[in-house]
Amino acid sequence: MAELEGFEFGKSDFVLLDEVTMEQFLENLKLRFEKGRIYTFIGEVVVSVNPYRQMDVYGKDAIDAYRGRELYENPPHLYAVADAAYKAMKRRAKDTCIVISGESGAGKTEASKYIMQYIAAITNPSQRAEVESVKNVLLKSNCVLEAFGNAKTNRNDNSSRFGKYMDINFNFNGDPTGGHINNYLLEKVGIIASSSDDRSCHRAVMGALKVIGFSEEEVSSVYKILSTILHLGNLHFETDGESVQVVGGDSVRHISELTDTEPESVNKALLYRTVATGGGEVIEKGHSEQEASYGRDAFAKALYERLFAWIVGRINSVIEVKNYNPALHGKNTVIGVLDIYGFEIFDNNSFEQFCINYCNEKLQQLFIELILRQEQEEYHREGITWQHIDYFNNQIIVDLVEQPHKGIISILDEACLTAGKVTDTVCLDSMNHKLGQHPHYTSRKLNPTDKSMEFHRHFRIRHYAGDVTYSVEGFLDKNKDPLFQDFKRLMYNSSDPVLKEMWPDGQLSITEVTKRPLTAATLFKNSIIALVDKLACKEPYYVRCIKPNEVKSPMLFDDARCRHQVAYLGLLENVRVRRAGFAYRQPYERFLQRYKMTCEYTWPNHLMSSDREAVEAIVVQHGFEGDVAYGHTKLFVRTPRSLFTLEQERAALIPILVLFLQKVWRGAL
Ligand code: AOV
Ligand code: MG
Repeated sequence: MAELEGFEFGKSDFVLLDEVTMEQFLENLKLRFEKGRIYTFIGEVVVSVNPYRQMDVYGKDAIDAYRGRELYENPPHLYAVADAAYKAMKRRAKDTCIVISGESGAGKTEASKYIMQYIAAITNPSQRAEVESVKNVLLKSNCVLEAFGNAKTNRNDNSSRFGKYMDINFNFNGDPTGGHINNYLLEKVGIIASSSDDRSCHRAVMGALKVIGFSEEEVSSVYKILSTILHLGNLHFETDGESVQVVGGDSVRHISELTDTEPESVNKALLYRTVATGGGEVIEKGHSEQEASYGRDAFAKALYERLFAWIVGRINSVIEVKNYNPALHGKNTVIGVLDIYGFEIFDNNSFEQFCINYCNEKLQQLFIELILRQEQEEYHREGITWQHIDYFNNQIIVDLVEQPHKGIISILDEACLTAGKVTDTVCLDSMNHKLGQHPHYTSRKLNPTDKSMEFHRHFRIRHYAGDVTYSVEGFLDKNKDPLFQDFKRLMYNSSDPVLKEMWPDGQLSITEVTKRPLTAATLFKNSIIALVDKLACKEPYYVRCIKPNEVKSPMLFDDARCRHQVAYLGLLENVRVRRAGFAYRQPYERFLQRYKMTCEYTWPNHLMSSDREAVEAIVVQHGFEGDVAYGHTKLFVRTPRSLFTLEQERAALIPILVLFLQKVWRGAL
C-alpha cells in the first residue's frame, strides 16, 4: 500500500476503495488522471494511464526517491515496480520479470523505456567501464529495434510491430553483465516506409549501430538491404499476353548493385521459378504477372524479416554474458522486461491482428495464473488459509485458437497443407463447420441476421478484451508465407558476405526443399508458448496500461473506453483478490521498524522474545486483532483501514519525534 499522499489526489492503491465497484474504481482512476497522478497501485501491480504529455516525474530526484525503498513508502510509480523487481533479484537471487500489458497506444513501450532507464541509473554505482558499456549497448539496442520495428498505425503513431522480450543478466553485485533479446516480428512491410524517411532518426540509428559494435561494412550492408527493399517496391510487371517483363529496368540494376549480384540473375529470379517435376527433372517455369508481383512482395518481406532477425542476433552476440563463472561470480540472475504489441481492433482486422490478439490472450492467461498462483503460494508458505475468487478464465479462447486439431491455427494449417487450390473462403467454411458451436466464435453464416459481417469473408472471435471481426482474406497466403527458392539462391550467391550469411538455406537445390516449412501461425504460436514458459518461471511484476481516449488527448478521460479496459484487464478482480486475501503484508521486522513508535511496549525497543510478539503488541494496542493473520515470517493485514490508522498515527507522531530528537541533539533534554 502506498504512502498516504492525502486523498485530494485520489487513493493511491485501489485496495483502499470503500467498495470494489466499477464506479468507484473509475472515479478514482479519473480523479488521479486529472490531478496528474497517472500511476496507481493494486498491491504490487501498477496501473498506468497514458498521460499523452510529458510528465515531470522521471528525473534524477524521482530515481533517488525510489531507489532501495519499499513499494508503499512512495507514491505509485513505474520506478517502484522496477525497484521491487530489482530488489527481489538482488536480495533473494530471484529471476524476475516485468510484464507490461495493455492495448495499442496505452503506453507500454514508453513504460518499458523508463524501466530500463531506472535499472540503468541505479546499477553500477562504481561506474565500472565494462558494466557501463553493457548498459550503453542495452539502451542503444532499444533505439535501433524501435527504428526498425515501429510504424505509425491509426491507434498509435509509434506502434511496435514487433514484440520484444529482453532479459538483463546481473552478477552477484547486482550490476548488469549482459542480456538477450527475443523478438516477435510481425508485419514486415509497413515498417519499412516509416524507418527510411527521417534524417535525424537515420543518423541516430547509424550512431547507435556503431556503439553496439556493428562494423562499417555491416552498417553499409544494412542500408543496402533497406534500399533494395525500397527498389523492389518500385518494380512492376507487364505482360504482352505471352511473357512477363519487368517495368522499371533501373530498379533491377540498382538491386543487383546493392545486393552484389548479377543483373540477369535478379531479372530471372523475378520472372521465373525453378520447379522439380514428378520425374525428378528440374525445369524453369515463367511467372504470370500476378505470380511475379506476389513473389516480389514475398521477397521484400523476407529480406526485411531476415535483416531484422540478423540485427537482433548481432546485438545478442554483443551483449551475451561472456566468461561468467558461477563459482567465482555467484549466481547469475535475470530481470526480463516484456513489451509486446497490445490488443488491436481495427476496422479491418487481418491475420496480423489475429496473431497479436492471440498473444494477448496468452498473456492474460498468464496474468490470471500468476497473480492467483503467487497469492496462493504465499498464503500456503506462510501457513494461512486462502479463499478462492472467481475470474473470467480466458483459457477457453486460448483453446479456440491453439488447440491441436480443433483450433483455428490447426484448421488454417490444414488448409495450407492441402494440395490444390484451397481458398480463404473454403477455409472459412471449414472453420464455421468445426467451430460454429463454440461460444466465442461466430460466423455470419450461422447468424444470417448479423449484418456487420460479410457472408463469405468474416468470422468473429469474442476475445477477453472485446469482439473482433476478422476478414479471412489473405489468411492462407500470410500463413503459408512462401518464398520461391530462386530468391533464396540469388541471395546466397551474393558476393556481400553479410547478405549471404542471412540466407544459408539458399544453398539447397530445388530437389532438396520438398519438406514444408512450418506455417507463420504455428511458428508464432510456438514462439509465444516459449515466451510464456520463460515468464512463468520468474517472479512476475505487472504494469497494466490504460489508454484514456482515442484521440491522444492529455485532457480527456473517456469513461466508456476506460471502463471497458478496466473490465477486460480484470482489474476489479485483481483488487478483490488482493482484498479478500490480505491487502497488505510485511515481514515482522520491517513492520516493527515502521510502527514501533506507535506503541508504548515497542518504543524505542521491545523486550519481548521475538519480533512477532512485539508486532502482536502493536496490533492489540490498536484493536485490530480480528483483521490480521500471523504468518511464519510476515504479518498479513486484511483491510487497509487498520494500516491507515497506524499510518496516520505515525504521521502525527513524526513531527513530535523530530522535535524531541532536535532537543536531544541540542542537549536540551
Ligand atoms: P504502446 O507501446 O502501448 O502501443 P506507446 O508506449 O508507444 O504505446 O505510447 C503511445 C504514445 O503515448 C507515445 O508515443 C507517447 O506519445 C504517449 N505516452 C505513453 N506513455 C507516456 C508517458 N509516460 N509520458 C508521456 N507520454 C506518453 V503498441 O506498441 O501500438 O501496442 O503495438
Ligand atoms: Mg509499443
